[in-house]
Amino acid sequence: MKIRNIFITCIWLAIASADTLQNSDFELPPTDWNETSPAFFPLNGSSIPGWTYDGAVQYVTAGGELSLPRNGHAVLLQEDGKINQTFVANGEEMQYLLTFTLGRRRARNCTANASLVVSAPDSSAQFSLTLKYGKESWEVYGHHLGSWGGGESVNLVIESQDIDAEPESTCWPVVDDVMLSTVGSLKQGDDNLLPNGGFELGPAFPDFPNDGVLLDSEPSLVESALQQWTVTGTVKYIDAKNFFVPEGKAAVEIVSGVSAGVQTAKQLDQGSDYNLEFMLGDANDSCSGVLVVGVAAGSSAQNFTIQSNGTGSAKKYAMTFKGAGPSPTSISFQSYTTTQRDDGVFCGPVIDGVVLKASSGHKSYMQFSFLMTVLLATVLKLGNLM
Ligand SMILES: *[C@@H]1O[C@H](CO)[C@@H](O)[C@H](O)[C@H]1NC(C)=O
Ligand SMILES: *[C@@H]1O[C@H](CO)[C@@H](O)[C@H](O)[C@H]1NC(C)=O
Ligand SMILES: *[C@@H]1O[C@H](CO)[C@@H](O)[C@H](O)[C@H]1NC(C)=O
Ligand SMILES: *[C@@H]1O[C@H](CO)[C@@H](O)[C@H](O)[C@H]1NC(C)=O
Ligand SMILES: *[C@@H]1O[C@H](CO)[C@@H](O)[C@H](O)[C@H]1NC(C)=O
Ligand SMILES: *[C@@H]1O[C@H](CO)[C@@H](O)[C@H](O)[C@H]1NC(C)=O
Ligand SMILES: *[C@@H]1O[C@H](CO)[C@@H](O)[C@H](O)[C@H]1NC(C)=O
Ligand SMILES: *[C@@H]1O[C@H](CO)[C@@H](O)[C@H](O)[C@H]1NC(C)=O
Ligand SMILES: [Ca+2]
Ligand SMILES: [Ca+2]
Repeated sequence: MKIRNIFITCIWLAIASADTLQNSDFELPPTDWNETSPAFFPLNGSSIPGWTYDGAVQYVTAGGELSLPRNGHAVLLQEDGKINQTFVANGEEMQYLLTFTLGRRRARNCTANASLVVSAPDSSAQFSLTLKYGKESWEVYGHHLGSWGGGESVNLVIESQDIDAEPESTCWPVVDDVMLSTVGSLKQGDDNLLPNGGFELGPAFPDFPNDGVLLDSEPSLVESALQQWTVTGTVKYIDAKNFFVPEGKAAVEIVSGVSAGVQTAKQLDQGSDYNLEFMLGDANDSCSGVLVVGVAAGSSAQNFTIQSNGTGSAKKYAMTFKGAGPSPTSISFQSYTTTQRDDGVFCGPVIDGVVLKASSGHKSYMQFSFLMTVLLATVLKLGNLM
């Protein structure tokens, strides 16, 4: 019965999160483009389905100097290059999360790299290609755009960063596969005080083979693409199609080394005992070595050491702590090691299945105080009757 409920919830979430932009993969070409057009085709007045552009923008084709997830086409944003598309946020207020691919023209002798800036009415964020966390020459990023609803129209703008360098010797960003997904309000389950302890709610995963969705630092719980978790450093949001995931469909791999990680906070009863359960392991991405994860909850902290051979395994761990109160108690997972694979790609420990519960001692105290309340109410009632 319980399993069926979870199944139904998942289906509902999947339907709720289906939201599309037009020509989000840029496979519908500009009106004046044809198969014989050059691989780097400057746009000059013609229109590209779904999008408006401004500044120096090229319609590009994967090949020698450019690699893209599924080959095909994308846009290169040069000096003041900008594309935008408006979508309508129908229905109740939802969080809008973005997933996109960032690439660049290869083998260019550039003296500066321009970043990409993604903005919407409530947010603006900058992304730079690092090529440190995967073997491809493109990266997939996740981002929290904002929350909207009630038919509001939202203009999503993607532009190259304005930099102080010669345009000719600058490597400009390439954008492809822009995907939107939505998440409604999170509800606390019966058996976990943390609403997204399993990391199942986050930006959409691409439907092509990928090295994970990178999430940059985000100090705000409500503005994080990884719902209800802040991010320090860079973490990779990984799915079960491309990686070993301990539980469910998604997990987090801490990739940027020492002090990177994820944190959450929860209002807990001061002085009460709580039990924190979680899974630590590796993503089956050849990340081998000793991985140390520091787990802190309230004023308790403990280090956990995993001997990883990089072939995909995870173990359950637990620790107990006392609720801090009156302000929310913080719970964090932090890497104490920086690890690189044999091919130089940075990698790290995988966290999943974080379950927070009141300790049984606390529960019996709750039951006791509930009994006392009932008893007191009965006594008062009796008192009233007399
Ligand atoms: C294809 O586009 C090029 C310009 O990029 C143009 O010169 C050529 O005539 C076009 N060919 C066809 C068959 O439309
Ligand atoms: C763009 O088109 C305009 C006319 O529509 C033309 O004057 C201009 O030279 C073109 N620029 C390039 C770079 O082709
Ligand atoms: C792009 O933004 C401009 C305003 O800056 C707007 O007029 C235009 O409709 C937008 N384009 C799309 C496709 O939404
Ligand atoms: C890169 O640029 C420098 C300076 O502009 C030049 O000397 C060098 O030959 C260039 N290398 C390649 C591979 O183009
Ligand atoms: C540009 O970015 C690439 C990929 O991250 C890097 O290898 C290169 O050193 C950067 N170039 C400059 C001038 O910063
Ligand atoms: C965990 O390990 C780090 C690095 O070795 C150390 O700085 C920290 O004090 C340790 N924390 C605990 C709780 O042992
Ligand atoms: C890697 O670890 C897993 C589980 O810890 C184990 O089953 C497997 O045999 C190990 N593989 C190698 C090559 O050591
Ligand atoms: C790890 O990946 C390999 C393929 O790369 C696959 O055969 C294997 O089953 C995976 N292991 C786990 C534990 O998922
Ligand atoms: Ca494409
Ligand atoms: Ca999970």
